[in-house]
Amino acid sequence: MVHLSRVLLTAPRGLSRKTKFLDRIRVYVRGGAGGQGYVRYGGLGGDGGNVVMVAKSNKTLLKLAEDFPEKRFIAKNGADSKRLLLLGDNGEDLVVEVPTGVVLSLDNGKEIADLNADGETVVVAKGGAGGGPNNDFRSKKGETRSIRIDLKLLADVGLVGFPNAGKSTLLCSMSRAKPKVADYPFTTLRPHLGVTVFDDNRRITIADLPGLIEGAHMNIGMGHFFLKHVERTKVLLVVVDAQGFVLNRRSTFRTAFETIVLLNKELEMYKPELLDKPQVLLINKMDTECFNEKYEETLNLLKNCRESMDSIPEELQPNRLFDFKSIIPISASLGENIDTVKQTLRKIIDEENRIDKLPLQNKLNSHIDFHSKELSNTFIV
Ligand SMILES: Nc1nc2c(ncn2[C@@H]2O[C@H](COP(=O)(O)OP(=O)(O)OP(=O)(O)O)[C@@H](O)[C@H]2O)c(=O)[nH]1
Ligand SMILES: [Mg+2]
Repeated sequence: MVHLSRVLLTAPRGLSRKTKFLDRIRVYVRGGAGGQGYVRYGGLGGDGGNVVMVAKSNKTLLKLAEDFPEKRFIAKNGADSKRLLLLGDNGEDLVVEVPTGVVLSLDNGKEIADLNADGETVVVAKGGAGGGPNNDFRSKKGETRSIRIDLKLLADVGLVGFPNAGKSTLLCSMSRAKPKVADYPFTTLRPHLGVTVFDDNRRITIADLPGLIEGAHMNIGMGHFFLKHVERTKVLLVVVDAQGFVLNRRSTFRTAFETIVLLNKELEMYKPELLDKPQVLLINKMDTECFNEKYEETLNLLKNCRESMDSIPEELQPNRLFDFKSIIPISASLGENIDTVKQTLRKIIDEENRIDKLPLQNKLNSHIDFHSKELSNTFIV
């Protein structure tokens, strides 16, 4: 099984202490109660206010948690109907600003909203109706809910790989982002975004994520913690070190092929639908010793993937295999083949955008078409 770093595992849910990055919180929301009606004079109580969430691109969940440490949002009650003021005022709505790109869900996991654009709003707790003839002049309480707010990055491309594979180095070479790069595992502790700008000003956003590792002794719940950030990407960019990976002297050494299979399993365990996304494999560090042999060997193993998995315990073998649109040897640190990577991603994203706009039947046909199409300078499995 593949898990995320120890550092992240010991952090409280959603928050890496070192980096103060928060991408999940739970809040309590309650709509205002309706005001009492006045039976004798037919007076109507005001309706309770709603709790409304609105997406704002300059908001962060950390700021929200700091501004409202008790994380309770309660809208105003409707006013009671009185002898001199028979029509009670409605309670005011409470508007809570949340970052753009959040998914709101209930405790049972049911998603209630996806706020993707600045200014999008949703009522998360309705106010109770004021007392009136419809309810025997008995007002209703407001809705009460516990809401999970999950921030999921909005990027075109998600980088997935073991630690030290060179994901952050690649992000540096494809964009002006400056994530930390170092020759020890778990350098990246929180997601980073970079933007690749093409000559014609076309932009592609790329999310660099903390490395995934193998280790059954680690907390499974946190193991998938940052994978939610690839849920909305259009393409998975899988990066592996041609030389393989070993965490420490006590861990099993994994070849490049094995790391690919283990990543495949991890994505499948997190959400099999992630494997519906187009995937591109980058075999990195082409400047290192015996690269060509290792590269060829990995390609051969991938061609007969199912048969090549003997070295991997059965429970770690994925049911559904990666289906790479393209496999590209690169050197992230020397910038080798980075242009090919950029063009390949652009082509796939353009194709995805085109498919999104087609009716269903054409979508299916178009997908099959694309599989057989050669991409320049790249190897297609
Ligand atoms: N020789 C060589 N070294 C590379 C290449 N790309 C990255 N490295 C080195 O590999 C090490 C790890 O690179 P990072 O970019 O930090 O790796 P990462 O995948 O982001 O690692 P985590 O953040 O720990 O998941 C660093 O020492 C890099 O300089 C490459 O193409 N060739
Ligand atoms: Mg990194």
